Amino acid sequence: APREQEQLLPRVDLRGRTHDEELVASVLPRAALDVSAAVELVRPIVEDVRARGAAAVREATARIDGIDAGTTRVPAEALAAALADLDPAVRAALEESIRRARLVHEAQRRPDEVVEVAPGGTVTERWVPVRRVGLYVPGGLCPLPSSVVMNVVPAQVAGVRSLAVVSPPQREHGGLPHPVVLAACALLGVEEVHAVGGAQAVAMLAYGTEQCRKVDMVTGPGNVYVAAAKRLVRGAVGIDSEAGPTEIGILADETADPVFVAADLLSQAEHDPNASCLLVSPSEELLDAVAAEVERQFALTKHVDRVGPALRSQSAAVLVDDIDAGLALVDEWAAEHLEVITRDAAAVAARVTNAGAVFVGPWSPVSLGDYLAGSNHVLPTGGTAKFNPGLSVQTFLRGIHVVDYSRDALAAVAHHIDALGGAEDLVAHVAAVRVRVPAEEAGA
Ligand code: HSO
Ligand code: ZN
Repeated sequence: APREQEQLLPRVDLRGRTHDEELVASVLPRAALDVSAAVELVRPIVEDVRARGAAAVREATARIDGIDAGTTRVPAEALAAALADLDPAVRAALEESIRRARLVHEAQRRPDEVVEVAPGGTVTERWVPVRRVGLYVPGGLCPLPSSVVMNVVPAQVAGVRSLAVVSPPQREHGGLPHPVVLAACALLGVEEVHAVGGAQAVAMLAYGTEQCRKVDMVTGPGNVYVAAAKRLVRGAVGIDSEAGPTEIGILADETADPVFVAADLLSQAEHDPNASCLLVSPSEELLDAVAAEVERQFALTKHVDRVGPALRSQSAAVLVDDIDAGLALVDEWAAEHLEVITRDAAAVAARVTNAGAVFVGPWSPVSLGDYLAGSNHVLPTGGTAKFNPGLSVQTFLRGIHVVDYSRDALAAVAHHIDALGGAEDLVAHVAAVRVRVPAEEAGA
């Protein structure tokens, strides 16, 4: 299918085509982040922190961020001051965002499930939170306090006891992380914050230093070096899934307002020149109207340096035969965020199987989900929505099976264990049961 490159949002005509994986990959390329190349660059830093602890963190911070501080730990007074100085409107918005996120995430908690497998034999699934989590919050151009909320709330609701936030030191803020990030931490009751970023921050969390106790799990978005460092420490600690550039898919019919559709495409393109925006519709009129709107809104938007490349190189407006074909296409693409703006939008949305999150109808834009819907905005990108969920309370829980059988319940299945142990030639397994319930016993 030919792409008309001169357009801000290239048009692709897929009418009469089936939307298999190959076609989708060829017409809708996603920016690939080369994390493997960065792994070799960050390896020496990670190894150094592992070997030398705080001194290595301090040296890396001085070298990379140009800041030399005796400790990474942000003092409690700085957190309190950031909260006191926070714009009241931003504070009110963060508070409402936290309240809604807590409502939704509390519903994700699961009770321990006791299953009586046989008389006297139970297996209970006990949900146990990870004890200590390290959360990376990016600094620089994109300090996103809303992402602090989206990472911290599920961890807290899961019952994670100990949480350390790391965020790069900012020269213009006296070597501390961005003040709105500090204020968000303070609002959430996070007391341990470290002014350290990049691979050295991830290594510090994963291996621990004199100034920061080792964590069990590292989560949170970051640049390619952060992603590379997380790959390196994986195994020593748990990590969340790797977040790539953000994406929006919109499945729309002729009932959609082109002004809304264009605005939503631009909203996610604004994050990153590598962001992907995909509009899918059976309506040529809608695509024409959206194309005109995208041009008009682009002329007024602030971050043209990100929106322009994102729309031109990883985005498309795709014409399909009908909504069914559109559904097949968006399912194959598996967007991080998918908006459904069609007639009977809820019914169409209910048929979507691959998406990080689905936004139904004209009044549920992705921006609402980014900040205030109550849903989580840490979502699977790059097509990984086919098998990965977004961040949730479950991310921070482990289900532990607790097996509790009585003597009689064990005796009742002992002959099956004889058979399976025999089939695997694992006689000691069989013996471990038979020393308890000998074969000659009645009923065994
Ligand atoms: N859309 C981003 C999250 C975000 N947007 C934070 C604004 N702030 C990835 O889901
Ligand atoms: Zn966003």
